[in-house]
Amino acid sequence: MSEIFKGIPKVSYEGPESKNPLAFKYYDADRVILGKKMSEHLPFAMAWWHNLCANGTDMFGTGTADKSFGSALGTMEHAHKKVDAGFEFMQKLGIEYFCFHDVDIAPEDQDINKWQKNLDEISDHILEKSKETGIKDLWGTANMFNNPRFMNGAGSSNSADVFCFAAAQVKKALDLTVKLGGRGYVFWGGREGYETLLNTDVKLEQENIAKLMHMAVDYGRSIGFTGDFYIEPKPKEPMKHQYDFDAATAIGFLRQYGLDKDFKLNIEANHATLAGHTFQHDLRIAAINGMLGSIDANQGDYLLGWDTDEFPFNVYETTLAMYEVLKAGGVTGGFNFDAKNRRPSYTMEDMFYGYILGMDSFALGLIKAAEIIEDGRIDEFIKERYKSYSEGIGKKIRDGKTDLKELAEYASKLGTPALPGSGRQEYLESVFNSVMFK
Ligand code: XUL
Ligand code: CO
Repeated sequence: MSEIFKGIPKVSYEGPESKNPLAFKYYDADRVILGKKMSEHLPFAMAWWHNLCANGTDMFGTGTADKSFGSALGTMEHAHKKVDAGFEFMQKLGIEYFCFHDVDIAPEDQDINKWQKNLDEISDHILEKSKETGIKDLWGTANMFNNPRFMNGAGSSNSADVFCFAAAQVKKALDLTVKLGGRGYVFWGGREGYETLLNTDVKLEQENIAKLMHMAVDYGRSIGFTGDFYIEPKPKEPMKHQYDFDAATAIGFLRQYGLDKDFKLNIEANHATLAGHTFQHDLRIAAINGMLGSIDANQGDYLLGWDTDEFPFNVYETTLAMYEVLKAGGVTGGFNFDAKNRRPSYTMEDMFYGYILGMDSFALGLIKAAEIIEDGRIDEFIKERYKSYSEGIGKKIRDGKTDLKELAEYASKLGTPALPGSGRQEYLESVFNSVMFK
């Protein structure tokens, strides 16, 4: 098989002093951080859709990048070429996982039966490559937002026939995920939301989404899928209001419909910021609820109100994210680069630069987050800040051994309570900086 990314060597670690654009400056797969190899902390994945399919098309212009890999777009020959390109790309970067939607790997056909045959053929090829290289699926999903039939959503569609098409796609995408050894299965809401309440039965729509998810769990378990299902929260876009607004909303939904044993969350940085949160916030909410499953590693632009899916560059953000991940004991999924090159970065080298930037930004975030934990001043401060709950009346509150009457008597004896102690935010931010730039 001939090389597709000609002239691009295997990318290796050369250290921060290196000026080689095709080398890692921080990602050193075998380096041990807090007892685990970097590659174990950071199971990186390639997003099939952005990397092998997206060509820079936006609302104002056609593609700038050539992703034909020498074949006619939309053909099965092209789909096979993408498999070869993807595996060569991942091998050159030392990436061990990929994520895919059904539509990314084989061209969609109006006849669902024909499409499913295409998917079987391509997934055979992917499986062969996977066996040859050891590169596996991180998660699979069904694209239930692109085809016009899903204009009102999939599980949330007003049409039962559309719901059945969605069910057929989920069933097939689960078959493919199991076939390719996937660790997880994602439901990103796509168009599960609404434009106006004037035409929407929110209760029926949410109940139907839950029904589709329950059927997915039942089917998945029946074919031997032992991984986690994930909801990937996002507040808006493409719909004005999406049901899986943020981590807290998605967790409430999963609990409401009894799906919380089988589902965790796939937290995407740019989606958290669109919801008006930090990436760190949604990771924390997922983690404290035992639902931190996987991560879509990207970043948004704070000046723009939409999903820009940029490669992670902001090391403060990756450090704060890795701090959450380390505190949570890691992720069960991985770090999928749901990110794309900017439209004017259209060459094949740019595809590599994007991943090198993303992998290095997370590696540096991991190094710095571990240093912050080892430094200990921030953890110590937090412990001290809540000290009043480790003894006396505070302990009784924590242990559930008191009531309003006793607390009211306690308060009346105190008279005027002391202020709760300085939050010391500026001091802590200085500590953070001193670790970041030491
Ligand atoms: C869209 C998005 C998706 C999901 C998978 O914003 O993030 O690509 O990750 O459907
Ligand atoms: Co995503």
